Amino acid sequence: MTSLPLSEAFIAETNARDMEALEEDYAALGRQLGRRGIAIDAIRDRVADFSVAVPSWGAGRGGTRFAKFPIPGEPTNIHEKLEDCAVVNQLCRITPRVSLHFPWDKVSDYSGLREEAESLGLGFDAVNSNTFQDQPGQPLSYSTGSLSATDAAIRAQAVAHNIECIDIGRQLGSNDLTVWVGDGTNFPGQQDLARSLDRYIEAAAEIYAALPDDWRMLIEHKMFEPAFYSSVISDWGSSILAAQELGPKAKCLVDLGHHAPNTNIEQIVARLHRFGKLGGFHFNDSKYGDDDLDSGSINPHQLFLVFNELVEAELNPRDEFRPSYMIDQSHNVTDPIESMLSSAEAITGSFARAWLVEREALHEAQAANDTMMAFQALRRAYNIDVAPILAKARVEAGGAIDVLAAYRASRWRERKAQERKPVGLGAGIV
Ligand code: PSV
Ligand code: MN
Repeated sequence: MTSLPLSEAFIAETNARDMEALEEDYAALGRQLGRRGIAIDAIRDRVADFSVAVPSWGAGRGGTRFAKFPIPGEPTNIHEKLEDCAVVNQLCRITPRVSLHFPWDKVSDYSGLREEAESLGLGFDAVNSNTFQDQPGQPLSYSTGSLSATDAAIRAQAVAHNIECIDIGRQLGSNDLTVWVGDGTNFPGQQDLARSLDRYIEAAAEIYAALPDDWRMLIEHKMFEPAFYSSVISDWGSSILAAQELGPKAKCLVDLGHHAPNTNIEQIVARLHRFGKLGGFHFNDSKYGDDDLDSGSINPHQLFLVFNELVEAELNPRDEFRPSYMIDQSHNVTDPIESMLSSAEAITGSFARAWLVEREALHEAQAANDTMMAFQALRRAYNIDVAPILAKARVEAGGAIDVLAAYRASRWRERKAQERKPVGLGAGIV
């Protein structure tokens, strides 16, 4: 039985006032696209099939290493986080899965948690391990590394934690394990750069061996932070080499914020797909060196170009094309529900625009070396306001036309501020 946090009648009521305008805008856009030979309903259907997972840790206010500024009514445990994720999904209808992080989201009864999520209309996405922090009572510290640590006992502890995550994930119905380690160095000479990668791959192989048949291990690279001189899996090169050595179930996960500024991420996407190693994405945006800003808030064009490569990949499947999509952001100054709603909209908008590219015209221009027309094929699609398509797909799935207006009208956060216990101060998350 489902017990959704917002009533269907409330969503329908908030939609009523905007419905006529939406129908008009959708019809006008349909005529405009029709002149280019694009059927708007086919794009709407693709949008309706699209989904992106939300991270449990994104439901609370994040912070920097300097401070965290909680808001009244934010969730303080996994149950409240699931409730907030259900609100997001009810309004936008494209975030039906939540990605959990362990041990942050540890509970004593995982089948109970799965039922609880189901009753909120949610399922579970990849499980994420955490060997980048020490936990209370943990026998050995990760201060000198985890899967690449020089001490075999530390590596064994990190491997055991990942295997425990797989076990939890099986109970939750997940089938991907995302592994990001904070291992690296802050000083030249601190560790042997080649041997630390050897140790990482050897330990990762033990985790890989414990994967069920239909599971994948998603390897997430990050250029820097928390280590600032070198990271053991610093870039897509280290990631794909490790994934190739581990085997077919190991794939690479691209977190958009984990690269040097100005890196051509869309080309990385094309490369990983070319070798059958594109496993998934963590969406966010970045201006300098962070991985925390809201998707599409800084460089929406890059997001569009990434999706353009994903469409090319889907049309030319190599090995398999099953990328897992997740939002991975730190909501430091906004209501996390609003950031997830706005980000889901930006991500889906880029997806829709990428499907609006007139592929034949693009490929013809590329083959003829007509640079300007090839660029214009992308530009024409990027310039289209796809909001009516997204809203139409949402409404037909029971969501809200204007997600933010509906959320504010629900007074969800104010109501939760009366019920939930206040969050403590402290620093943020990685
Ligand atoms: C690391 O910065 C990261 O992107 C990884 O995905 C972590 O699991 C996540 O952020 C949460 O801190
Ligand atoms: Mn990430």
